[in-house]
Amino acid sequence: MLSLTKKNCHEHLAKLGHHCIFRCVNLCYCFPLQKYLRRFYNLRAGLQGTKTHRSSDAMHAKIREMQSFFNLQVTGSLDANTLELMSMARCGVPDVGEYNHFPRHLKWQNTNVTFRIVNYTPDLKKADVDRAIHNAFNIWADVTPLTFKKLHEGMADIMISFGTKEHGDFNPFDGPDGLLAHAYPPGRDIGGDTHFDEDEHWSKDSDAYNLFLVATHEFGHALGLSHSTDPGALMYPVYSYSQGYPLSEDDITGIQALYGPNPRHRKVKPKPDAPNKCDPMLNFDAVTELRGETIIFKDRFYWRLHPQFAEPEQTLIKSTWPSLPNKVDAAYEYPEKDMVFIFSGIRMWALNGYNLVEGYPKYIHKLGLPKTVRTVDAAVYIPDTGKTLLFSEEHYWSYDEKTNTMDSGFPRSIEMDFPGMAEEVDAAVYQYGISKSHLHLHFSHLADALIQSDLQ
Ligand SMILES: [Ca+2]
Ligand SMILES: [Ca+2]
Ligand SMILES: [Ca+2]
Ligand SMILES: [Zn+2]
Ligand SMILES: [Zn+2]
Repeated sequence: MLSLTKKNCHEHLAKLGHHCIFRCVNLCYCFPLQKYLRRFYNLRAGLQGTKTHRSSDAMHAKIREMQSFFNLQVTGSLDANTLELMSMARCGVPDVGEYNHFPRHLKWQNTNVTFRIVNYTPDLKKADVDRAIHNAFNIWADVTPLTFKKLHEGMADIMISFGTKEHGDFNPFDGPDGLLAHAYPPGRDIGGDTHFDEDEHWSKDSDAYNLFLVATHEFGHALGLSHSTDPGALMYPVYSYSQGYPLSEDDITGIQALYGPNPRHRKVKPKPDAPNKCDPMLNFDAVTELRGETIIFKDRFYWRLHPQFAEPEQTLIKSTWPSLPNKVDAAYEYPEKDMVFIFSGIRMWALNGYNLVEGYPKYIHKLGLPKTVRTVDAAVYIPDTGKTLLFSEEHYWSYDEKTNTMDSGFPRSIEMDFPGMAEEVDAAVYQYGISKSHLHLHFSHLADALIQSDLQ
């Protein structure tokens, strides 16, 4: 029985009822399960091998703790989902337990934190490792007052190294997969130090394990963050590859609770002067659909309107997208590519879902707009024609999304083609079927004008 493979064991477990599950665990999963719970859930040592009620209760309790952390059905027994989760590649820092409870406010006292790359992985070029580490620190520097300085010798706050198995801190790695890396909370000596398992293959893309993503997560620990239960958060303990901006609101809230926002950016805390969403005279900076929701930008804020939400959610632009400017001029969704384009001044950004797409910002003139255009006031994609209309001052242009070119015959006069819209266009949407909120009232006139006009 000791040689049961994982698949066999799954099948074997499935045949057993709850009563027998620990028998099976003892036979084939005892070590990995206890090890997992000890490592990540502070299951006390000494239970291994004993079969008393107390140890079994403690084990059930820890399984429940783990299931609740990962938002699985809390059964206290090893079901298939729980086993599956245990087998996923993850961070070596515990999820809960005294070991993990970084004392409150454990953080760097100085905002100028130093780091040193002690050795390099042979998996990547040295320059790629440097870039991944540099970019990972920048992610945190962007949303905090922290700055990171690289040292080439001596002792830095955050000593970064690659190692295998036992690598000098009695916190061994485990060969390929499983544990990927770990980091220590801020403090002297080993505090802040970050170790990567060299038995992994490190990559700069989606192959194997992406060093930038794992490093950004680990530096979160090195700055004082613990694990998040939010699967969308970078500080979720399980590895998953994603492109674009890695932090979620949860991560930003966490790090800013420790260090505050980035003073180099303009105000990022909501203030009492937040625009009143019920003000009928409120005009918007930009409106777009995003995967079935309506996103409305106004000043430093945006709202999400979803048919299922009773109340629109108001959020700071910077807390979701720190690298976006505080003022958005225009936005539109191109659903065929699942992209949302956001304009501010002469630059544009792209989102895929809530993630920023790499390769942006780009200059709006890349679309074919003349250099004299300094802002796009509004943008709307018309699904029927496959064209995006870009409004700027008294004119508008038509951009063909299929050929990625500007249509000839433009610009045309807004006043001529959209009678009744004499003033500059603030925002434009094509679909606006949200009746729950006052928010759409103002721009619905604009949308009506667009839809009813004979642009086809
Ligand atoms: Ca250190
Ligand atoms: Ca490993
Ligand atoms: Ca390696
Ligand atoms: Zn972690
Ligand atoms: Zn280590």
